[in-house]
Amino acid sequence: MDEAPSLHPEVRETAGRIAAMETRGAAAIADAAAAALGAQAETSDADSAAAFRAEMRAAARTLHDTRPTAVSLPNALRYVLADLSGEDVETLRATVARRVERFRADLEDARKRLGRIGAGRLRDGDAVMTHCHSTDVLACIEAAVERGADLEAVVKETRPRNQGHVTARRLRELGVPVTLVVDSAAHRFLDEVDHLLVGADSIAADGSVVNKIGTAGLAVSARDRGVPVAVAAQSIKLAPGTLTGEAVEIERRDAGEVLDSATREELDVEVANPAFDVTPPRHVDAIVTEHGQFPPESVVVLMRELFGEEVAEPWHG
Ligand code: RUB
Repeated sequence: MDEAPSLHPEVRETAGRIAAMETRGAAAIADAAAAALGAQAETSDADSAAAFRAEMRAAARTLHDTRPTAVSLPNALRYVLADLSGEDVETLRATVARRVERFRADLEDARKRLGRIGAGRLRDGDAVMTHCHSTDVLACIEAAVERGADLEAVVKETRPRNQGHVTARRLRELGVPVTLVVDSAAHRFLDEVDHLLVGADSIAADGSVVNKIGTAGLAVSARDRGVPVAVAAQSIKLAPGTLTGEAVEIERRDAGEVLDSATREELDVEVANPAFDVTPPRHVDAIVTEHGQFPPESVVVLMRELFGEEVAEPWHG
């Protein structure tokens, strides 16, 4: 029987950090996964192109199987391993290194371009409500602040992991005044804001937005209050598998994130902890990408252009 390919420690460590949410948020996950593939390629001692390919597939599988919802992760693996046609290890190693470097630089560049586009929605004196922590959302606010806009933010704490605290910290670093509210206060505070601005983990071909649990209800409330709903999402958040009917899997996380086991026993309840939900396109005004803003229903055009119909799965095999 063939031995399992040996994985670089950075692959295992990165996978562990993603699973434990020490590395979290769709863009950061994609960036870390690409870097880990780079480490695998750089130090591989595979003695044939076939062995190198097997190693890269095994590394991709380990990274892929960490969290299921953010499509940026499989999209990163697809991009980095898109060309494994080289006939010797050195050619393949150089190809992977080049693609990792390009992917990571493009990610950073896309975030900045998206930020400049999203900033166009924000006027001086506006207040923005946010949910969870999204680097794409922050890029929009940062670009608006750099342009000289005075903004305020209402930040939802985002139970159970409180990613809102990270958002609050980053916004304060930008000098934006922040009011932190509990999640259930959102409806009440929507009266005081001009925008709801959220990120995305995956965007389906019909324009549905998969993002942190609570986004869908928040978008409905925002619609009810006449507050425009914008989603800041680089194109690596587009889920190409949904073009052919694949569904985005919603991650279910441990009950311990919601309640400690003693309280759970005392209350005698089951705890459900889905990490994400799906906002239908009719509740979204605009998806802001590095290629411009799109009504959610037309994002499929961009998806086809960028990904085509062929969706590789280099973590299989
Ligand atoms: C994070 C989350 C973020 C998106 C977008 O969820 O839902 O809104 O990932 O983030 P979690 P970014 O904390 O469970 O990973 O814009 O940084 O890619």
